Amino acid sequence: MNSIPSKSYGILQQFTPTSIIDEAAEQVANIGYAILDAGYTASEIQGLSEAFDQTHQRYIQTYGESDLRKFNELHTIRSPLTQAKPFLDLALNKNLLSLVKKLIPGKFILNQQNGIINPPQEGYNQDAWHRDLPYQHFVSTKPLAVNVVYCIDDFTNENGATFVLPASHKSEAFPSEKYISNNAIQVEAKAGSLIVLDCMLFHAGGYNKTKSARRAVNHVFNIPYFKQQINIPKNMESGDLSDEARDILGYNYLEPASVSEYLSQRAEK
Ligand SMILES: O=C(O)CCC(=O)C(=O)O
Repeated sequence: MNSIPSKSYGILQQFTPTSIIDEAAEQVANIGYAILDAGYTASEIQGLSEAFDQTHQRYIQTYGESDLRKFNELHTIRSPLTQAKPFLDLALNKNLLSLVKKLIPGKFILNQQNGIINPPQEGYNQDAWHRDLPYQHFVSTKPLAVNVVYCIDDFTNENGATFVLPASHKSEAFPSEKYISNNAIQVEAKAGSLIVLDCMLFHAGGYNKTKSARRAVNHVFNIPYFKQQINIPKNMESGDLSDEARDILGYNYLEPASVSEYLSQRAEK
């Protein structure tokens, strides 16, 4: 490529990022995705990798391999943050939250966290094009939901790194096959990175041609009007959580069971 022109004219407004978080937010707003370093040390990255495998083993023992296979759930760990502390810490990672705060104005909650495994040389449940707000065909000026994929392993073209359709969060309809083959790109990233997507961006996991699994932990954060995939407050002790963590995990948005409960909640405000 030739050098990118640095001069411009006729411009009255320009976005001026002052941090890497702002730069990532600018990119998500414009093309729907960005990569951000989670800020972990090598040993923290390794710790999360080990916790992933241990949690997956326990998960299979608890829910049964044959049932998980039957439900097409063998390669997923639902709600790992309610099962192991490192995943709670990951959901509240400082860089991750700083970017989500920039992207979703006002309050947001964690809708779901899932361990995802792209197994070697076979399909899995994320390898089809989708939005993370599935069955939705609207465009919004600000994201209502954001997906943050933490890379446990390096994401490479060979091991099926996520495909995205840049800027597709700005169009209502799923594009044609020809458009997809001309415009889809694969997002390579190092272990320890966060791939952040506007939830309306079309994306899909790629085919893993290698002999090792490609592991990741995805998160969907959204405005508090959408219900959680699995009720997080009902599945974890809230003892040590900060006020901000309780808010993000949904403790302050549980639906009142009755008018009396609604009124008592109002009285506490
Ligand atoms: O495994 C991947 O690369 C894709 C993950 C995905 O599609 C998702 O988290 O919604």
